[in-house]
Amino acid sequence: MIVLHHLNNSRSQRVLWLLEELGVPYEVRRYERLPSLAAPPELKAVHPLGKSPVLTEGDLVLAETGAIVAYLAETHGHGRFQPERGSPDWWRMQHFLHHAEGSAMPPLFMKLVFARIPSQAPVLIRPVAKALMRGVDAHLLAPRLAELFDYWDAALADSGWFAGPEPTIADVMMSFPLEAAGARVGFGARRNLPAFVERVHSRPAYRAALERGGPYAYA
Ligand SMILES: N[C@@H](CCC(=O)N[C@@H](CS)C(=O)NCC(=O)O)C(=O)O
Repeated sequence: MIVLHHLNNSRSQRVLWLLEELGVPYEVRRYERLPSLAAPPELKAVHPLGKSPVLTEGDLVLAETGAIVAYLAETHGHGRFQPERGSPDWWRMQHFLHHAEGSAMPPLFMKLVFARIPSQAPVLIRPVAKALMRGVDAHLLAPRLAELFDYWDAALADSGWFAGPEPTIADVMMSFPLEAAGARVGFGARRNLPAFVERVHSRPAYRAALERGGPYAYA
């Protein structure tokens, strides 16, 4: 039996979405974030890194969302959620599978962390911390994020999906950065990005995943 170790308000939501799309039986073990937003220590008993998601099936204990969605498509997908192996769309899918955690999430995560720094600094240096973070945002993060958003907007222009005419595990992976980007930054005039998020959120499997996972801040 597949078991998904799921942390509230986390990347793990997209694994639930894929499991629902594939219609495979699975069990969800839910974990609640600590007030610091860290995962609770129990997750370390499942995987040494103590992060979510972790998927187990038989003897397999798999962390990293990209590896988990690739495993699910490969072993339970029966050809669904992947273009034809070796085709240009399949390579586009590979690109976005890696891009989601390797290139999209780091600046979004930095944005979240830097935004919190001023409120956690001692009161006396708070104005300095605020000015410093504003500078980092304006000169480093904002231009990098704008470049990424333009890239995604163009990638979605043809079909509304990231790798060909049908949804694939690339879309599953990219759903979290786009949800986070919409909530933390905003898309400006780029119409394909909010349309993608709406397209994902309106799928019956996504709605079912929300019910299995519990409240999720980005939907
Ligand atoms: N690249 C990893 C990131 C895993 C990760 O950082 N998960 C977050 C949830 S969004 C987590 O467990 N955070 C709690 C913590 O770091 O303690 C993946 O895609 O699975």
